[in-house]
Amino acid sequence: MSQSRYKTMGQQFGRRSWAEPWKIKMVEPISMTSPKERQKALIDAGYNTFLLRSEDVYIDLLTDSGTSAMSDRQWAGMMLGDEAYAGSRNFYHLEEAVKTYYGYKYLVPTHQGRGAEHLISQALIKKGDYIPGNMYFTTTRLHQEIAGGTFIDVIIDEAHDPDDTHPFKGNIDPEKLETLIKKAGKENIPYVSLAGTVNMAGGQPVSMANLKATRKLCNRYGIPIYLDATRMVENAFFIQEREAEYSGKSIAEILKEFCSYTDGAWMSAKKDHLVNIGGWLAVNDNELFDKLRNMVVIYEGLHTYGGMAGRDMEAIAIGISEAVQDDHVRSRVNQVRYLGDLLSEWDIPIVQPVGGHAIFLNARSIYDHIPQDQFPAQRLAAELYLDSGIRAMERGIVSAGRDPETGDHRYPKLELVRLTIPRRVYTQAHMDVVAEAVKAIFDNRKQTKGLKMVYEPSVLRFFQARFESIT
Ligand code: PLI
Repeated sequence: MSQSRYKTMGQQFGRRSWAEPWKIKMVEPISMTSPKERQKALIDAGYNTFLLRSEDVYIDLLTDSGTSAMSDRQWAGMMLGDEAYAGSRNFYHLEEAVKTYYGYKYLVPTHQGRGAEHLISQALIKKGDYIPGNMYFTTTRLHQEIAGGTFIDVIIDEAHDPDDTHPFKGNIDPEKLETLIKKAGKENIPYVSLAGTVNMAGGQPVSMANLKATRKLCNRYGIPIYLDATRMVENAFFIQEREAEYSGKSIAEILKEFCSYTDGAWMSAKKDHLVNIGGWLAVNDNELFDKLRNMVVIYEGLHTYGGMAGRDMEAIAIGISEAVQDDHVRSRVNQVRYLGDLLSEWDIPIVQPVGGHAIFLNARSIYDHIPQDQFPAQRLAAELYLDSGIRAMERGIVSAGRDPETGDHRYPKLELVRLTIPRRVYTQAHMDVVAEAVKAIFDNRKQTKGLKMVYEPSVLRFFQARFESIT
């Protein structure tokens, strides 16, 4: 039986009551390689799925970042790119869309999410500061550290337990937050770093009630809240589904209300906004905006393009209005759940409840005979590729990196492999193939050995580290 607490609409009503609100107009051929070709490709890539060539991949679930299918309207918008150096018409469309759907006053465009993370971290963090947040994200934490800060995890304990079915595992623990504020002093906490759906916890949402309580607490100490809005549309879906007073509200209404309790947000448009590149930072504080607008011209580009082409800004502006449609979000999350339900029915351990953008395989449990410093999740992702050309991503000890003070591995409780579903790209049949491949690996799990790391970059090591098999 499925362990998933939240059933698909089809299961709830005894029939399949949802389908994608689009049809396919253009296709991109993909093909399967031979086992021998995959073996060679994997060794050449040092057992790191980031180092595989895309043409050697059959079903690409590495990430949902920049991998969405754009709509015909977005492609039409690309043809209306105003590629002026300054004052592009598309920038104003983007600014209008962010104001309309997110409600922030001032917009700074950036080339992608980490460009925005860089700017906000440099603008707000001073050496020795502490930045509380609901679990780390790789690039976010790194920019906070580069700016001289230390990230402190104040997410609820349930988030670190893959089997706990708490409906809002992205919530902040108010006690942990207040303890930190009292210990560190409010003057050393520049902001709370809040992510809408927590990527590293399995795409888990934050409730509106938790944000309101966090806001109240922060108001008492005069601490602002900045939101990582990258997958906030998916978070709004979970609020609609799980918080009774929001069941009658639209995704767009919930999104705007959620943002209204925060002071600003940064965005990787490559996710929710259904585009291949782009990002932004939006704030309400005029003085901060002035600072950011001065910084963006140094690091990203002029304040009316921030590293993006005019056509990219147009595609984002249109993507924002598509992303907040209820039927779009419902079909997106339900496709992820469809895969999760298949795996759960075979008792394959995955993070519960299924989140918004991906299925997270519990590698620690699947390979319980492989010690964490032999990289069980890295191995699992490699095995999946070897079996069937499916590309996934490690989200465990390799992604967690080393403690900057001690130089030791960080040992996260969650040792996961992420099967990330790009938006509007794959069909249900692809999900069936993926589920069968995972089952084959699972059935063969006892034979599998760990890996050793033979090359380790000093930052964000998961992107480029190389491994060899332990024999
Ligand atoms: O990849 P960027 O630079 O556009 O965005 C960085 C980024 C910020 N926040 C969150 C929650 C992310 O998930 C994120 C990027 N995520 C990637 C690339 C992913 O595969 O999940």
